[in-house]
Amino acid sequence: MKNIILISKLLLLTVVSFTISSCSDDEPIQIALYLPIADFSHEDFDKKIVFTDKSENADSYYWTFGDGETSTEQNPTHFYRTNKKFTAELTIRGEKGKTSSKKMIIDLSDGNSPGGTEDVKITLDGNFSDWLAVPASMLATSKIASYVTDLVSLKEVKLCGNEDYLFFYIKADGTKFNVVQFYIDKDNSEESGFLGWSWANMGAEFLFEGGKAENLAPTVFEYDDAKGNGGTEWAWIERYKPDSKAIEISNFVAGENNIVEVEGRIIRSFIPNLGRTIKVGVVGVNAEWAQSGLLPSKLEDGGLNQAMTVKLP
Ligand SMILES: [Ca+2]
Ligand SMILES: [Ca+2]
Repeated sequence: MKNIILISKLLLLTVVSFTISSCSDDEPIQIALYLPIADFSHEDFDKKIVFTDKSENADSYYWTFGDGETSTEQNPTHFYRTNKKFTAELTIRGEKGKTSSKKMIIDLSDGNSPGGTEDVKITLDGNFSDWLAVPASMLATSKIASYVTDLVSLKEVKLCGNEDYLFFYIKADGTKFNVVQFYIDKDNSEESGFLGWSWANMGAEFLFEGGKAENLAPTVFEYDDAKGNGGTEWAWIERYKPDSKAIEISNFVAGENNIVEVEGRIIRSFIPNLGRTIKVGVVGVNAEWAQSGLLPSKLEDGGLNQAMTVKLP
């Protein structure tokens, strides 16, 4: 009898202890699975910092960069204007509004942060190797789509910028274009500017037109929103005449099969209030003033593609 009681007590103890351990195993794990945990890393390119989110269980992100600017992107790129010490902080919000934060010091005080590279620097010398040094996050590239058969003059366009210039690289069929037009959506919003017929979700405030021949030197047009009827009418006003030198280019470098390459720059001060994220679309025009090229290309079904997104410091 004694033995039986002892055994049953032992059994009871085992059951109880199993229950406790199963509770303590399960519940904390469940809580840990859903609690937001803020974490991030950053890569420095001089004053440009690329933040990479490494958080767990985040539904939304709020970054403060320590210089008064904020972002709600998951992986923002931020440009600091001065070489100082900044505290960047990421606050994430997860299930049931629970939040978690992480701070990190971004020390730019030595003016030469670890892993830093030079600012975007393109020299208009007809040597295009400087484009290879542009950080990927700052470089926008568009190549002609393989299915395009009509608008074939423009083969490739690259864009990037620094504090002073918007740089471009063009590879094109030199026999098929005479003029290149850059449509620039300076605020990355289709609520303002010319909607056009070539790209989706773009409202361009500025049109820079540059020719191959000397007599087709660059002209700058600004869109007249008041007369544009919501961006649907062709209502461009000539703002700067060719002698303004708003666009400068290198020599054209000739390759095989009539291919030419050229690099150039648009002076940023010609575009007041240029945003840090802009959209750009490029059109090629032939000697008969008919459209001969388009980048980004239209979609294969003829639908409108997105324009190029360019990040500027
Ligand atoms: Ca160059
Ligand atoms: Ca716009």
